[in-house]
Amino acid sequence: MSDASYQPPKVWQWQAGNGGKFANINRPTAGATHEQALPVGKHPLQLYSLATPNGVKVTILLEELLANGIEDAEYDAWLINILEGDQFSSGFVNINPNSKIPALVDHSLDEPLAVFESGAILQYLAEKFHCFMPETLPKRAQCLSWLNWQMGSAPFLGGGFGHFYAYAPEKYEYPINRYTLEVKRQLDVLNQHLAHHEFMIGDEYSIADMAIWPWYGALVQDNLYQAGEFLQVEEYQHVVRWAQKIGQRSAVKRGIRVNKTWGEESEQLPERHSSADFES
Ligand SMILES: N[C@@H](CCC(=O)N[C@@H](CS)C(=O)NCC(=O)O)C(=O)O
Repeated sequence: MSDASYQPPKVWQWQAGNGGKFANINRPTAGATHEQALPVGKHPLQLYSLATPNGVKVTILLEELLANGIEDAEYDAWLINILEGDQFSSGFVNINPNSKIPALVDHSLDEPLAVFESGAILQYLAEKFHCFMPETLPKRAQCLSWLNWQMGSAPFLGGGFGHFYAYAPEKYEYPINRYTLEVKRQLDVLNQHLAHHEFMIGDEYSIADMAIWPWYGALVQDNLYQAGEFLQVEEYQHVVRWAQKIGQRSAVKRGIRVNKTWGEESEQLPERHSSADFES
């Protein structure tokens, strides 16, 4: 595998089990692997997710909306265990043909509406409830710029740096160097911006912060890939200040527990069906 003389063959062949930590679930085809309907709870919003950085973006927003008194944002959050292949059930593939969490179904419309891609879900909910995304065109454009910056950048952090630094079965210098360079550049983009802005779009906390915080906020607080020292994250002091401030919000503290099945037992909440679940 680490053969420096490797030459790609004319036609790539899939070798099952060559995906490192995710070997059991990675395959080169799309679609359902088994028949299984999704559960549906009593609230209009049904979320199917897991407490990864992409998952908690949505639960943070839902908890923030509820904290703002928007009762129609009540939701059921069902666990999709991606290491067990739940994302390939027929029910999940029906609402997200890309088989990745998070996915949301809104049952409050005439026809149930499925929304997938975390950025699209954040924008949908912010627009639906007129909250956490500015309504004026210039500010709204800034918010969507940073939201989409996150959607475009995080695969370099997760799929690139995180995969090769933390998950790959062997450590390879070339990809680790390649992605470390890019992740440190991204952190510097954020650091320079946050040196002059309280939140991503100024003094207004928005879905741009909720999208970026679970990835880059976790990274600078050494909660992602145990890479804090390697990346010298304390150098990005404005990102650290911003990350700490957002991490103190009670809605954020609730949001990161939803669909969590690892870590301290008191932090886990595999399913969420009401705000009372946080007390149990
Ligand atoms: N661009 C997507 C990425 C979602 C994503 O990568 N989800 C991961 C967990 S963080 C997943 O479901 N992986 C399962 C798989 O790859 O089979 C989004 O932001 O919603």
